[in-house]
Amino acid sequence: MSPRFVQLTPPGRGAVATVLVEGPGASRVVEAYFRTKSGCPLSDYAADRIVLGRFGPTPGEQVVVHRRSDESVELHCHGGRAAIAMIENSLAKEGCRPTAWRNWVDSRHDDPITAAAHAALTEARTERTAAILLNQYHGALRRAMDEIERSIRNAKPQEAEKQIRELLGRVNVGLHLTRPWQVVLCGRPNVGKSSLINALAGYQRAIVHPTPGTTRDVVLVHTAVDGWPVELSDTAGLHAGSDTFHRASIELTERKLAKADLIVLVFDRSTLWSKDDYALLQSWPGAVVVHNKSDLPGASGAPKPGIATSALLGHGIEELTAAIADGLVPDPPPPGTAVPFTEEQVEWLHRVL
Ligand SMILES: Nc1nc2c(ncn2[C@@H]2O[C@H](COP(=O)(O)OP(=O)(O)O)[C@@H](O)[C@H]2O)c(=O)[nH]1
Ligand SMILES: [Mg+2]
Repeated sequence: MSPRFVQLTPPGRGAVATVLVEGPGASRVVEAYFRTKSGCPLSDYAADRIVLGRFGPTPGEQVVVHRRSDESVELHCHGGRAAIAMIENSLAKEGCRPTAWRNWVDSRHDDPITAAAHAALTEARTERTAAILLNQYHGALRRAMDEIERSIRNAKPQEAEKQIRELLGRVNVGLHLTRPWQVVLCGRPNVGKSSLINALAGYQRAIVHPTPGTTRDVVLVHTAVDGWPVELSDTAGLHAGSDTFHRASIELTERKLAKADLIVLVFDRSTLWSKDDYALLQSWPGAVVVHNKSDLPGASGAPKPGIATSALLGHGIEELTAAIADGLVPDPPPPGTAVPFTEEQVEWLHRVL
């Protein structure tokens, strides 16, 4: 069988790309195009030596070769598409088979769960999510699935059901390990939504403007809240009962709010409440409520429940962060527990249930 090659680094431009050539005769195939800097043939070098040289027709691409064994050779080249394409075309001419990265991952693991965890790990954005995926990579979910099968074989359907429901209870976390939660800040223009997004993300990103209604187009900010990957965005309030907003923009807001994993309703503590504000509060009872501009004197009226913040001074941001994290993941999985993390796994659990 001819060797295969696979690009181990993500597609697209990067500083350095790595192409792995694997299988019987891998080293020989690479030698056909690779000239070491020293002039000695690659096979003269001991395995695991790092060798600098050029690959392909003169002058050739500068590459660093890591021959792990005769059957496994890594080529580290410049990350531009042309460099990678030249190397891959040369390998293909020598009869090497191109292999998609995901297929390569799948072929390396006997257990599809391990393979899926391997692939998912490359998409984890935080240490917290990576740690959970790493537990699944090391067998947490496989052991839980095996236990379910054992319960069924031993004619203990109630036990199996309990085990399945426990796993399904962690699906919310599991499916977000590679896909960030959507958190939408909603409120009237000028209440400080963009300022709060900046304060939550810890850097200036959203456009903050002293003129009401500046944020029309949505700015997405990627950040982590308590180790959970989150996409923050904002939207204007609904202004129920008013016709100052076009129908279309109201629909857009409604769609956005309905899709959100968590809504943060933002009010300006220094201005009087309107009936729109009360309507908003009633429409989204599960939302986290924030009274911003706590550094300014409060408007008259009874204090309302919620978190007081000052995006300007950074007050209350920690409390808000904690409330968002708690709203998204009220019951974080303890370390080492099994967590289903792909749609296929969830489907399997539902089917068995
Ligand atoms: N005093 C004070 N001003 C704030 C606070 N948060 C935002 N602002 C100001 O309010 C104005 C509107 O803020 P912005 O974040 O653009 O509001 P948005 O329209 O809801 O996105 C800007 O001039 C901000 O500097 C706050 O906590 N305290
Ligand atoms: Mg704004």
